Amino acid sequence: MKLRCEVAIIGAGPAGLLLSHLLHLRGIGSIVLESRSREEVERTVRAGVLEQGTVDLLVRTGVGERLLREGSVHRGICLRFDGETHRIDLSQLTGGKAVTLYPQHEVLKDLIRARLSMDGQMLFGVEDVSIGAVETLRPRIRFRLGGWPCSIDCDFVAGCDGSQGITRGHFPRNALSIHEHLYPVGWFGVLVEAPPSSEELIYASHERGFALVSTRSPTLQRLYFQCDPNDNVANWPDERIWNEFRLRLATRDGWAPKEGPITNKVIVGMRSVVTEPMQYGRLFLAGDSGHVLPPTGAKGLNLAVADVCVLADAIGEFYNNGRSDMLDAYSETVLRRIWKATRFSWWMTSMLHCFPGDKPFHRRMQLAELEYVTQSLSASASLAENYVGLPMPTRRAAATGDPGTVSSASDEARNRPSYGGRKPDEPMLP
Ligand code: FAS
Ligand code: PHB
Repeated sequence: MKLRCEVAIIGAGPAGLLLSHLLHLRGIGSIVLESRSREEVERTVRAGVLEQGTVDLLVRTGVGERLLREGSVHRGICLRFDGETHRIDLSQLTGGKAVTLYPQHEVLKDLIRARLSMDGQMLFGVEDVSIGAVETLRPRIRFRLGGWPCSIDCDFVAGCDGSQGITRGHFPRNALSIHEHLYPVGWFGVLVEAPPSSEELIYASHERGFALVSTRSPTLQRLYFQCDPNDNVANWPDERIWNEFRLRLATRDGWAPKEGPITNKVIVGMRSVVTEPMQYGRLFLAGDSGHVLPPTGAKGLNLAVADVCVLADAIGEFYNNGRSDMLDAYSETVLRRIWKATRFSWWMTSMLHCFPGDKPFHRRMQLAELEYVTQSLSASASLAENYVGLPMPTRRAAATGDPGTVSSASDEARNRPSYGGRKPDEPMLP
């Protein structure tokens, strides 16, 4: 089967599906190739925290109706240490911004439903994907579907295949720098059938290690505690898990988590990885294929969204206004925001986790930092500003490479382009 399209997208995670959606809104065709089945993609338990900018984008582009109905808006988070809980008022510190708790796989379901309703092309269960001729104006993707050899001739390739994907491997070795920092700790994540233990997320720093109380719905909770990354879930019967949460989350006034059946256990490693550059010829990386962050800052999904926002804009300007300057500046533009999110996630991880070999001095430093962050207006405002999400790069920043002033919704509205004769579909472009 020989196919042709403007943009071939590898990977049906948040990056790939949202890019296909945003391109469609600009009248640009794409084909999404995914190695797993639709069912597998739609039941992947991953992220849960959506930044303000991510929510605004999904709502403005017509895929946010269920998110608004079923997601829960959190206007604050709590930091817990020394048996005390300290609330960071995100909305008060950021002029009204907030985060929304809505599971990543529900976002994927909404995007897949939207693509199908707009006749989007998504091929699930593909195998042996390979990329060729990205240095030319006509890259070719080869893959197998149902055992049949297939190919796509396209103008651009978007590598949205995550941290274990193949696209990054198609950059010449000498054209790539990979900045990696491994953390000697992991996260033990559980899904629990129980009511929420708290109205807002609790990030706890304790001598026994970090713990996090998050949520998925009024009946399903998501909790994490810091563990040895090489440990095995089989070593952790439910009672041992609950005992660890009770100890690490304990407060002077006897707070305790609401317990229930644990339905899912997973151990994830922690690392920060940034790939430079994020483009080579007509091949562009977006999302975890170009960067991986420890989940402490809840940035992974949101950074994938910011990447494809810039990429869709740049590809839109190429087709709609014959401009390639924004494509040429793609890597530089997204890397500016990626490094800031990488710094924030590294800082949150360093402040909240205990690391092997830490001396009592380190613990004192962490406690002093936590006290400073929770008592200083400017320090808590800095945390809040990063947590709700730094502004998306403006079109001017993407065009000129000069970050200049940060964007605001009105900026983006004012900068919204006319379409050069292509009839865009409703709803509005981001
Ligand atoms: P993804 O990995 O989501 O998607 C890539 C897709 O490409 C996958 O469907 C894969 O099957 C497919 N693929 C791979 N190789 C392929 C090939 N050769 N051919 C075709 N398809 C291929 N982020 C947050 O913002 N907030 C959080 O709360 C948060 N919590 C997290 C908790 C955990 C336990 C983990 C592991 C991550 C968490 N993250 C969080 C980060 C996470 O959400 C990622 O950043 C996000 O999934 C990145 O999206 P994509 O870049 O689209 O990659
Ligand atoms: C989650 O709900 O999965 C979650 C929340 C906050 C984080 C990381 C993960 O920082």
